[in-house]
Amino acid sequence: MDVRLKEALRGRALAEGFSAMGVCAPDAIPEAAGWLRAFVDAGMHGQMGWMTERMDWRGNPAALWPEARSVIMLAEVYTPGHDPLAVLNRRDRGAISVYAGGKDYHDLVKRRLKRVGQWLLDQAPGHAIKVFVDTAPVMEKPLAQAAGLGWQGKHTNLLSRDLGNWFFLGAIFTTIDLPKDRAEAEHCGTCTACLDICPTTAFPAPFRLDARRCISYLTIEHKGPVDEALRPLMGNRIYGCDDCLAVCPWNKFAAAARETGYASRFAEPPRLADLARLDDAGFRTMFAGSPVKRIGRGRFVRNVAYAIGNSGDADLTPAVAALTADADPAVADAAQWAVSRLAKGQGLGNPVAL
Ligand code: B12
Ligand code: SF4
Ligand code: SF4
Repeated sequence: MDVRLKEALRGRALAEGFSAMGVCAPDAIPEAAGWLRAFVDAGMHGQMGWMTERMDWRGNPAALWPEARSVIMLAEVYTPGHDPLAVLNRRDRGAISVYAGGKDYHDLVKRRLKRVGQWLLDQAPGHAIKVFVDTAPVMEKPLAQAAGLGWQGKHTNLLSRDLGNWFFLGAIFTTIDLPKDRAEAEHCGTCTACLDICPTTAFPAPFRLDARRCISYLTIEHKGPVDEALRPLMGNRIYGCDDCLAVCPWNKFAAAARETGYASRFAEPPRLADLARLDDAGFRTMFAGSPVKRIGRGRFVRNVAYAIGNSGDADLTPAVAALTADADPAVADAAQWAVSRLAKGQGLGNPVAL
């Protein structure tokens, strides 16, 4: 196995803009299939039916591509330059998760993975690679832990002592047999900050997430009306949620983002009143090149209506009243709920993680 090739690869990956690299074997996460099975059997994936497809691949990377000999895991940092929880107190504004404020990481990370992968192929003619980021049936977090990049914290995301937890993961599978790294151990200790702050109590136990209660799932993945009991707990979070990431004490060691494309496209958090007025074309223009665009105008404006219903700000009533007859039934339902809450003076003082 070629130690020099691996170290040259690491240098190349860092030069391309990644912040860390590790390598594991494709069969390095034997317990993952069981975790996935338990998660899906408990229904915790909610409407994410794609998680139940190709579970034999997702749970076992060696089956996904039997010729692969190494999995190269890479971390791409997007640490915010501001306090991501501050916006939660500005109830006339929408909170868009840090990861989604700028350009779509799927595009940026994939482009970088392809460049690093091509460099590797140039060094080892006759070999092959496949690159993955997020959307393939690959469990990126356990693989990254096996490759020594960090550990899955109690909030279930990967974090590291050097990087904190604001980073994306990308994977390069290859037929090249590279030297493997040692898996990282868990360093959460007695800390429970992420579990305690979660506004919807989405963690049934440390290291386990019930996606059906997670605001990230509810705002991005969940189609149709959200359970009425959960709506007040969403506050003004209109796309994703950062609470459990933001409170992690390991972020005091967080590395700065090297990619400027993740900086928010908004100088100030956007006004809910302006977002409620978005039609399809306006939505597409505002979120061109952003991950937000993927959920479409309907789900986004549905989230905006919930946020207005949680604002306690009667001045926002006209903006949301205009949506009560929206062609999208989930938007109309959310708007009716919001109008009724504002009329009853409800909304202010809802639990917001600060
Ligand atoms: C599905 C998914 C979601 C779902 C479900 C999240 C989840 N935790 O499973 C939803 C929509 C909620 C989501 C939200 C977010 N996501 Co997401 N998501 C994914 C995706 C596509 C698959 C994850 C998966 O396989 N989940 C299934 C379960 C079975 O696996 P698991 O998360 O590893 O959790 C298991 C272990 O904890 C294990 N377990 C059980 N007991 C124990 C005990 C111990 C001791 C241990 C160690 C483990 C353990 O069982 C758990 C299941 O019950 C990945 C990309 C990918 N292809 O991997 C991105 C990914 C995980 N998401 C990512 C991000 C950034 C987010 C958000 C931060 C976005 C946001 N700001 O809104 C939030 C974070 C919410 C959270 N607290 O997890 C990044 C995370 C990067 C990182 N540093 O870890 C990924 C890797 C995408 C990427 N390529 O960068 N996501
Ligand atoms: S992203 Fe938000 S809702 Fe989801 S688990 Fe973390 S704190 Fe809870
Ligand atoms: S907040 Fe605490 S418990 Fe949660 S992941 Fe970070 S160190 Fe672990």
